[in-house]
Amino acid sequence: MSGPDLRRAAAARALDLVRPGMRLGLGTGSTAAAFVALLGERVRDGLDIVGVPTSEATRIQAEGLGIRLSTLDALPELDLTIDGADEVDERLRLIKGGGAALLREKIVACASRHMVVIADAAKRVDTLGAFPLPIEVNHFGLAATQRAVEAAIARSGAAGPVALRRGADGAAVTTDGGHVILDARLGAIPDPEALGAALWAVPGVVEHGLFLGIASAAILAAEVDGEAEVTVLGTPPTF
Ligand code: ABF
Repeated sequence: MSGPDLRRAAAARALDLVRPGMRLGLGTGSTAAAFVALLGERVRDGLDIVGVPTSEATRIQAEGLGIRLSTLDALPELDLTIDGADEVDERLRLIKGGGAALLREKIVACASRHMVVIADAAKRVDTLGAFPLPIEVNHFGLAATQRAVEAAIARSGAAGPVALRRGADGAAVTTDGGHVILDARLGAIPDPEALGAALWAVPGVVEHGLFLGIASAAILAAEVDGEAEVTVLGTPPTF
């Protein structure tokens, strides 16, 4: 069983939560893309929903599938956001932003009454931090901001190198919002709440990839005896 099969299994379970007329936040990344693909099939069969995408990549995919789209300016409150994650712990705390879409992902998730994560069960961890923590920062004053970020990390009790994210061409990766990303390789984050608060206090930090108290459930798919088995952490919303 391949990664795409597991992502599709998690996405299919999340699709069960969708009801006609819903205002949906559409996540970013390969698992969210599997959800958008399945949603597109339902829309083609007549399901009427409206989606707010969390990235240009998702907007392009959804548009191509004929999914009706809107914005948070027109729809400031959404019913449900379905999105992937890079890590999820037992308390439904997340690291997100490996795909550089964390800012829009967090804005859309926080504008939603419910956020449900879909992921390969390999993303489940006891302690957040093996995945490098993405921190979206303004380009202005980058070196100073990086120093302040490093100090904030140390104050929170975590440790590890911080580096500007670069693409294959060596250039700094730029987000949909026109910012850059610092990746913090911390190994473990002993106190995610303290780190999140410390990062928010740094001028120049636009957003960080710790999603704390935002997700209400995580749908995780693993291979068991050659079949995809779905486990649910937390309580999925009922509609
Ligand atoms: C988005 O896509 C991100 O927040 C996260 O970084 C990534 C997960 O990607 P995938 O589903 O491809 O593993 O959800």
